[in-house]
Amino acid sequence: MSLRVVIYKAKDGLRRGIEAYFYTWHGEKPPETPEGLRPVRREVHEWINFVWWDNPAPGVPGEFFAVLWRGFLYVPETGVYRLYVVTDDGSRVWLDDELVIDAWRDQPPRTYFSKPLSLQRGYHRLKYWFYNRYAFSEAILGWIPPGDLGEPGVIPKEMYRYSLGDRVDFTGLPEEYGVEIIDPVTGSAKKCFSVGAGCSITLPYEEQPFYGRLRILRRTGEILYESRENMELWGGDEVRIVFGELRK
Ligand SMILES: [Ca+2]
Repeated sequence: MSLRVVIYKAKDGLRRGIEAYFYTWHGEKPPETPEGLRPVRREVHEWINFVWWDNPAPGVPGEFFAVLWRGFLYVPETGVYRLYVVTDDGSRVWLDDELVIDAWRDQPPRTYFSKPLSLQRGYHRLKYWFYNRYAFSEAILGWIPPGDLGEPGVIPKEMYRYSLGDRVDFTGLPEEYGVEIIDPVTGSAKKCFSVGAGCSITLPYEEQPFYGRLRILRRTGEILYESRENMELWGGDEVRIVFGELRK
């Protein structure tokens, strides 16, 4: 007898759009980062293409507010891109944790370009931190795609994704079984053992998407199964594991 394992996503944590967290601030200097601040509102936006004459969202004043957009940018083709913002007042944009646009000052609508960025096809972590002081505000994120991919312009809606959380749930796991995920690039591994019908592995935004191997093991460390292909995991995924026995 050998173990037959079927693994599939019962729930996909990856969704269309980008998360927007709204903040308020006071004083002379706008907050350099959202760390330590509590958002007053969360929304999911289709894209980043906003002109606000007054308040940007219900319950958020039109002056002295800030927005963190957080999600993933889908790059359809490997190549050299430039990002740009049109911003009033300040903007900072990070792609894969690298600050690519820094336009952090009070200003009427102005356009700022990133340096040329060599990007692989696929998903890239995107964070856009924006503040406004006095009313009228504008925040637009655009790009200049490579070659014949299209015209420079606002990044289209279909390129944005966000994930539903910061953990992956594995279900269908018997009590003494565990799951381990291994990043083939860094070699780092994380695991959890079932307490009932499953277990969860924490996957913070900064570690998404995860591409790697999945192992099923016993508490003793015995490996029962290892995936041949890399799996793509997102926060909010539910991965269901179905066991069967093949008689030979
Ligand atoms: Ca303004």
